[in-house]
Amino acid sequence: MPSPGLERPCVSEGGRVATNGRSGISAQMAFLNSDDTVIFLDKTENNPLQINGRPAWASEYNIRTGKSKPFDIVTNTFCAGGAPIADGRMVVTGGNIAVGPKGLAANQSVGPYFSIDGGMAVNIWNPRDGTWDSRPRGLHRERWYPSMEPLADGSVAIIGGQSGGGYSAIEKLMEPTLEFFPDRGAPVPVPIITRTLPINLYPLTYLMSNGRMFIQSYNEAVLYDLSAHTEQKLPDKPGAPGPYPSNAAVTLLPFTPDNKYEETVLFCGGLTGLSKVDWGGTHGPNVSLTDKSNSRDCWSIAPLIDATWRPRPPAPEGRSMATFITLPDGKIAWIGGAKKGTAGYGPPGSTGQPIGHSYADDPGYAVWVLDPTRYTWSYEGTLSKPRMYHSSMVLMPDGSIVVGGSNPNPDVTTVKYPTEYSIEVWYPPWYITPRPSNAQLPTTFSYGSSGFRIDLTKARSANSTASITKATVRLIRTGFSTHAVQWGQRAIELNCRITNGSSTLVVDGLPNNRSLFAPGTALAFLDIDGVPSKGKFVQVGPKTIPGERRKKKKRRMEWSDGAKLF
Ligand SMILES: [Cu+2]
Repeated sequence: MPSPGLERPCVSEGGRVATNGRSGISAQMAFLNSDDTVIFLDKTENNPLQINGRPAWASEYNIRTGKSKPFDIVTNTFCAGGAPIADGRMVVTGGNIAVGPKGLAANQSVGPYFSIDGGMAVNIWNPRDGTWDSRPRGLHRERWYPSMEPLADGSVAIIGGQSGGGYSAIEKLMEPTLEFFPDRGAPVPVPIITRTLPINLYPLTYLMSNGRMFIQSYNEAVLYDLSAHTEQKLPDKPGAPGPYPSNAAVTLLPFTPDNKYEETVLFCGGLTGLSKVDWGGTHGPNVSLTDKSNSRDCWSIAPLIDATWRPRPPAPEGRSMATFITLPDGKIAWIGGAKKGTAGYGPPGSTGQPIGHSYADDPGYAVWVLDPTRYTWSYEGTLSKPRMYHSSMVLMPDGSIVVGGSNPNPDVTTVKYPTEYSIEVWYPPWYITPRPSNAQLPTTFSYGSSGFRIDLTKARSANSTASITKATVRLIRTGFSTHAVQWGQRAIELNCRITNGSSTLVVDGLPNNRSLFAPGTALAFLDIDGVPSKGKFVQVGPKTIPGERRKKKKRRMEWSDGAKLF
């Protein structure tokens, strides 16, 4: 019997995957909005979902109906960065110039797409009133492919990118600086970005528990001091470059009492063997890509412990663009990507030998789950559609994962590999197992607080009679999904012990360190013997954001009543 409120998924022949409606726009970027909804963002292109007489490139998808509603974002969000701030709003920054059909440059606000330049844009989603606050000149610099990282004070850092461009970066356009939202003044230098041309777009960032930011770009890694703007160099990453367009799968492993809340960053896959010249520049790669198999190699680094790259058991397949998504049972799903080639697209017949426009081939359909405590992998179902370049995926509070997109093309097409609008939902192995109740979980988690207790006899499913051997509470921030990275994704397991026979769970408070898990919204789960409850939206730490200047007159962009639903 499914738990109340959870419907039995319609499981496809391939495993725990079901198709579930359409995104209306190509789901290039995604983030969780509510129990049932996901916000998708796309670049400016000829999507079937229309708003105000033009294609939409922002939508809200509802997992219950499978339908999507459009939003009237006008800056071109191709390819933007995103991360949440402390009060639960999602900040999306950067993008590219105004474009028309086929992705070609166009004058601003001119049909048929009527987009405006998004290079310096800040678009802020407010989940409380369902509106976008759009600030087309909100950044100091033009940033296409910027990274974003939530910070301990509730703000976010915006790192790197370049002012337009193509396949990989070039010196003339790159933006080797960092700025903040809310604004703290002129951008400051980030030297690793300059050193790591041409694979320095979307550099991979994780705030560390000592307040410094781990940055991995091309084959280099540093700990960046956000106050002094200095770098402590770490050993070079072996194997494939981590960031786009090589796109190794990357994640910060969940913090647990067993790992003493010490951070480990894991990378799997990417494309090895290319020289700096081979990776090319904005014009495209200088070698063929779609005939090259991706690496299976996994490497981890604990930047604050011994800063040593360690080989880990290889991934089940070599892939570029697979995404690691932290699950509420402490494991990590590995979804999507391609076995050959890289992210990006180019003209048919060009040097990279694209399939259609795609620089990747041989999609990775199988979904695998990694147990990060033992580095073991288990097969858990198969997708039915390629989910490669410009796809996205989001963990839902019920533990399923919404998978959308894939569109390695400059504009909408049905030619292989086509613009994909179908949504698939992946269900974890325990999805239809009777679930514990999340009712006793608090709605706020304060740093250094004394903790709380849970009556396990009330929390456990009424259908479950087995004695409880392990129970724990996890917080997960799902982050902002794009380009095979869950930006800002973070998970922490609280220290717990069972007392009174097996009737009470004593849960210690969140460690008193904002850099472990930055303030903001998260999902809280109660896990009893490997079966998590549904996630509860909670506030971690204070909602305050330093230095934000609220605009007096906020531009509200509401639903269009006449909008066509897909
Ligand atoms: Cu992109």
